[in-house]
Amino acid sequence: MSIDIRKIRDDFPILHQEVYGKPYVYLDNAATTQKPLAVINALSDFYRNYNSNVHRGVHYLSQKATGMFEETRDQVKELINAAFRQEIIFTKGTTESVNFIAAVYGETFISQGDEIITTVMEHHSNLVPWKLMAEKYGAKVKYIPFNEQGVLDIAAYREALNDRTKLVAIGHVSNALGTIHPVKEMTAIAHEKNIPVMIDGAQATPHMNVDVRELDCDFYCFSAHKMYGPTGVGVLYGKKKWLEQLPPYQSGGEMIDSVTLEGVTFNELPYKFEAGTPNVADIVAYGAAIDYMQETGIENISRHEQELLHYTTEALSTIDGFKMYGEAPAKAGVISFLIGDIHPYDMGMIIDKMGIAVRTGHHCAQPVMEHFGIAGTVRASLGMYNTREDADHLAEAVKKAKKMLNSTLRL
Ligand code: C6P
Repeated sequence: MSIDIRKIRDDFPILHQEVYGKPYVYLDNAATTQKPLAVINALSDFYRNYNSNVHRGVHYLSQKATGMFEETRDQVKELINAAFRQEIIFTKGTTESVNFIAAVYGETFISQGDEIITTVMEHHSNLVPWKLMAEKYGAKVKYIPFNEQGVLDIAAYREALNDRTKLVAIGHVSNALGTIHPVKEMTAIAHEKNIPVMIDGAQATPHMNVDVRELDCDFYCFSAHKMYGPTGVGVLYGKKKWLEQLPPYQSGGEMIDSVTLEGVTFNELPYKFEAGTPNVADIVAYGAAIDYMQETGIENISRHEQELLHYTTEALSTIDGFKMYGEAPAKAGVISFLIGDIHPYDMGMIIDKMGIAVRTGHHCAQPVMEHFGIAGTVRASLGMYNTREDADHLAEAVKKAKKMLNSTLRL
């Protein structure tokens, strides 16, 4: 089954505006996706009709809000095929989910001389927390390199694992290059040595079916706002056996079972890890985003984006001086590129005036840029509502910008 792109585009009001008098072409989906009416309406409906705190009130609306909030947890559990709803913890985003693990896993399991394995291709959110955690406990972070295509060196990964390795923290899909890493195979390799694996799935869950039981990963992190849902909501999936061993990340209301002045006992999973009033309305609206993705069909979204990835890459390849960064055989809808020696900011700013939204710079993945010896790239990233016309507009705008910039440089 293919997706009905016209219907999908009708569901996203923001796509129908003009910017600088030009039709809006949104190609910055890896930064955040736009929201369908179903999500916008769910958010407004919650505040109009159900707003209440959760898990705290016997009154009607509190019960109702709690039910809606917990329903999203069940949806997330089904979405990623977790074994138990207690394994789904709401955070404010991938960044918080990774920091959470770095804090509580570090405190519990990391000491002087231990090693954490990550890769050179990580987003800063899956790199800086490990660096800081390692510094705090006298541990060391090892970085798996990648080749010119943007493919991780699995032999180096195998070699890096040893008796001192306490955790592997890898991305599922690179935000800078689009590479889809073989995380299932990498998890199995780590598990041969009983090393747990945390996966940063921020760029995977918007584009493909993710099955945490099939991957057999120990932790998996992602953000709602990259999945057509609201900002300020993230998920930390953790295998129950780990979550039971870890201490709370934050303390306060909701995460306790009982408090006396002498001592505190903690609430059961997942509430032990959800201190304070959660982002109830956005979590409820995230449920609408999951419904929307599932009704469209995640496989249909993948197929559509893959087809568009090839089309867009070909359209850009016809431009003189086009160089793409990230040519892995398995890629999600990200095209990172430069045109000759044109600075990515100059390109981004000029095509913005033509109505095209892309991201420029290092994409919070500076070691990736360092690997290639560049300051940054122009990045076009695809979502379910993008079309071949969007790709044509992009290629046309890049050609025009190149012409303008080259003639300015010659002056
Ligand atoms: N990448 C991008 O333009 P948050 O901001 O917490 O929702 O997600 C952080 C994050 C973690 N891992 C990966 C692989 C990511 O791509 C991101 C966010 C955006 O590429 C914004 S910097």
